[in-house]
Amino acid sequence: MAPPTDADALLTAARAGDRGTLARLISLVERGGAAAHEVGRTAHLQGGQAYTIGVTGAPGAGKSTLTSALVRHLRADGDRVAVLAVDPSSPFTGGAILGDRVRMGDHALDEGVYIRSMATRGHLGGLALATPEAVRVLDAAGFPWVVIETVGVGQVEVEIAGAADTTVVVVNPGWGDAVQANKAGLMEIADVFVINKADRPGAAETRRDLEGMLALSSGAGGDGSWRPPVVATVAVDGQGADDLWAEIRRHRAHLESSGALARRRADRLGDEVRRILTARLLERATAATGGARFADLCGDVAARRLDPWSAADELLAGS
Ligand SMILES: Nc1nc2c(ncn2[C@@H]2O[C@H](COP(=O)(O)OP(=O)(O)OP(=O)(O)O)[C@@H](O)[C@H]2O)c(=O)[nH]1
Ligand SMILES: [Mg+2]
Repeated sequence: MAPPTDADALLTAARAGDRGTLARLISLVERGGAAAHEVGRTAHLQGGQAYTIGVTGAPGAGKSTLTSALVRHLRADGDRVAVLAVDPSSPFTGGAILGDRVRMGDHALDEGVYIRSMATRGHLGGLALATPEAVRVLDAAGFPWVVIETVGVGQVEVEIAGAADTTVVVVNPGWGDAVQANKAGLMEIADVFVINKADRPGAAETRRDLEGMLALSSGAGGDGSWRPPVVATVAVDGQGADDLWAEIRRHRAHLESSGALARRRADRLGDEVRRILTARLLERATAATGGARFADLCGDVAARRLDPWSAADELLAGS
């Protein structure tokens, strides 16, 4: 057996409930670089048990309030849960994160709940690379459930939410909200829809819009075997949270019994390897020949002295 590494010792401490160490591990993977890779390597081999739930939707849709209600259900079942609030806009702590702390405040003293905000902070691959690494750490630290909250604007955030085992898309009543969600690409990633703030007028119309759009699409997963349900909630007073929880569990059971869960996870890991490989190749091709060589060749391509394929071949050959 390989001798224990630093990452090993840190993950063992995190698994034993040391929150300071857990926070440190996530900061490490957020920063990227060699230490982050070491943690990722060790955590990957120890994990594979956590079930991830993505919660996404427009700013202010009620994602954090709803997440807090979900956490309450999980805790009632006795399960430990981690929440990652992904905030792409804030370099460190913005108002939104502060808001999340307050809204999830009911769980602040609960040892079985771990809440963490993620920001870009200049990580090389940004949130797209840092978030799966943080999930990996939480998985290895023994959390059976990880909820990932992202604002559903921008390709990266939609991608992050869509990479969960079950993705919950939150919309609000009101003209055009469902149409906006569709435009943002949320329709394809939704496994469960929530119409939150159902105490406001227009919930029935929004449901009709969503169901109309769903009838036209094949739904997440694309094989047509799962039709995303639409749940109405009033997150502020917990109304509908049981229905949402029941649908998430039903979706999980569907993925497990059909074999789709293992397939989805394998596909996701394949994508990750591809992303890393692409980044590495680009790094190597540009580093070995120097940034100037890259710029020169691009100049030749722009001047039509060279075609893009040959330029790429030359860079790879020199790497
Ligand atoms: N009327 C009503 N208000 C709600 C409901 N759910 C949440 N809110 C309110 O909507 C506001 C936004 O809620 P959050 O849970 O912070 O929403 P969010 O989607 O996490 O917001 P960001 O993370 O900032 O994008 C808060 O003032 C909540 O109290 C609801 O069901 N009904
Ligand atoms: Mg929030």
